[in-house]
Amino acid sequence: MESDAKNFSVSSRLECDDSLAASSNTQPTTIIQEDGVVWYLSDFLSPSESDRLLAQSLAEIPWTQDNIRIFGRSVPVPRLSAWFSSVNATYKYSGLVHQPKPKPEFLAKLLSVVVARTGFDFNSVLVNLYRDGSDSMGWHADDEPELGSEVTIASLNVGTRRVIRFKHRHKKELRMALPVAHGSLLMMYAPLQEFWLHEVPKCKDISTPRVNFSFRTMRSS
Ligand SMILES: O=C(O)CCC(=O)C(=O)O
Repeated sequence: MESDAKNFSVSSRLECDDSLAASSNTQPTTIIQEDGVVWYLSDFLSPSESDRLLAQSLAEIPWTQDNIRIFGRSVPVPRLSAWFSSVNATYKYSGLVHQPKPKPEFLAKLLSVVVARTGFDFNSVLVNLYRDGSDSMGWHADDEPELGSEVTIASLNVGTRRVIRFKHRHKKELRMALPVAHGSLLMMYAPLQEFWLHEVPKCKDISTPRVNFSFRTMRSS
């Protein structure tokens, strides 16, 4: 596996797309290799598979928009989401409780493909729809107790390229920003979630959707 993080650290404060990272690659590139590993594969799915997956997701996923309480007010989260679990696990984060929904057939097949190609026994998937550049996800780690102590996540992207940013919890100089492409896979290996936070910032010039699937292994319900 090639270590090529410098190609992606154009600006760790990058919020929107960046043409330098647009090239496709059939080999994974290591993005982070300190206190956990992140690698990125731009061509996990072919363009036609990616187009089909985006269309099916937009049409068939039962999207909902959650509300969170901020300073006593109920505020809609800036994205739509849906939670699926083969082990019928509920998922709790940011004070929200997600009940699993029945998986559409295309999603059940996608889960088997991701399990087969990554070698991880993922049994659940959180799907997020960023309708345009005003949808986002704030700094967080996927470290909920239900994920166990060794959290590895496969994050698959279709639709508009958006930037994902990483920052180390303790080493302030360690930051990374990466535009993730249509059909790409980002692997986040343990113990990354213990040491790093990630976010998807807003990008005001984007008017088209992106869907992210984060495949997880729920250890208990
Ligand atoms: O949309 C993304 O790339 C990140 C999603 C994410 O961080 C999450 O689902 O916890």
